[in-house]
Amino acid sequence: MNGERKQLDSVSTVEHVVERIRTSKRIVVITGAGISVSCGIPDFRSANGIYNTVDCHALNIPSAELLFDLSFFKIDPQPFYKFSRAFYANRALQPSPTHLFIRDMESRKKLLRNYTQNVDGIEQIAGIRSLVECHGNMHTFRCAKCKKKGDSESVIRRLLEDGSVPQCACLGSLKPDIVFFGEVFPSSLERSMQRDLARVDLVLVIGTSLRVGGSVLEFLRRLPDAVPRVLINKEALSGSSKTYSAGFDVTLLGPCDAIVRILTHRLDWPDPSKCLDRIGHLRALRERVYEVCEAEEESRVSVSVAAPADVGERRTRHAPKKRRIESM
Ligand code: CNA
Repeated sequence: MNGERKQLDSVSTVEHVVERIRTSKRIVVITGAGISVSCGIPDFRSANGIYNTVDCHALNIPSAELLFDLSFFKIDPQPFYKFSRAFYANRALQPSPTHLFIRDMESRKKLLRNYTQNVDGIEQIAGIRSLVECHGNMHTFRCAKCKKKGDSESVIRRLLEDGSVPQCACLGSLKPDIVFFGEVFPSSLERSMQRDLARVDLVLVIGTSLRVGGSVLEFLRRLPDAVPRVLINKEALSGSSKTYSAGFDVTLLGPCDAIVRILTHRLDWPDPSKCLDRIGHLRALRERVYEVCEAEEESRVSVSVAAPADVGERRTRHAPKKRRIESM
């Protein structure tokens, strides 16, 4: 992100954000694991996230980060599959209100692209079409050795039956088509970013710590200064990504489903939960989501514009040069 960029005075309040969403026609939404937390999928770095809760001892790994490390997977794919079995066993994945908000933007012809770092495939379930899955998808498989495609249905069935590591005919291990740490991003990502950087008129970044280098950070770094950018996240950016805070014109802090609900209300768009009904999702899920959000709505949503503590760091230029995925 360009640390020397001056924040836009014209985009500094929630009302400005609402107005920009109302008038923009080529919005890029960058999403991360936070938007799937209310779907029951933990993120990486929150207190309840994978890195803090995984039982490394039971999986026989020295650290949780190694679960998604290519070199480690090539040596021993068993921990990855042991860990991800629960994900594959969940056949009832449903979009969150935030996924549905993005889909609603698309149906209103406002969405240029959703760049997601998520690998759960829920954007596709929600019906978002202008989608780039920057880190791939858990639902298709390829041999880590000969690269031949595996048959997803039988791989998942066998994995659930006996927990064994799926193998290719060449005896290599099948690996889901997600970009592990140490892997290179697909070249189609760069082509898409180049096209979109020349057209985008608003950027919404939702539910990400911005700590995974490469793909979406690269997009933000190359974004023209005039394009407004808004961060919606449960917590303020911290650690190595704290310096990016001042790069956003507006930051909305709180659970993204609650914030999206406020935005849609002010936009006079239907509540995203109504979209859940429209595509036949569970009423129970909707109630669970909003029970949490309603309680937190007023107290947790705050707007931070150029917090003084961040301003000093605004000059720091962060330019991740590597095209490999890396954890920071
Ligand atoms: P991360 O580093 O775990 O950060 C998640 C961010 O989301 C944190 O800043 C949280 O504060 C925030 N957050 C958590 N809950 C909410 C909420 N309800 N509303 C708003 N914000 C919330 O994950 P990133 O996405 O930044 O990192 C990218 C990694 C995570 C990619 O490589 C993914 O493949 C990987 N990942 C994906 C999934 C998934 O597909 N659902 C799950 C876990 C990890």
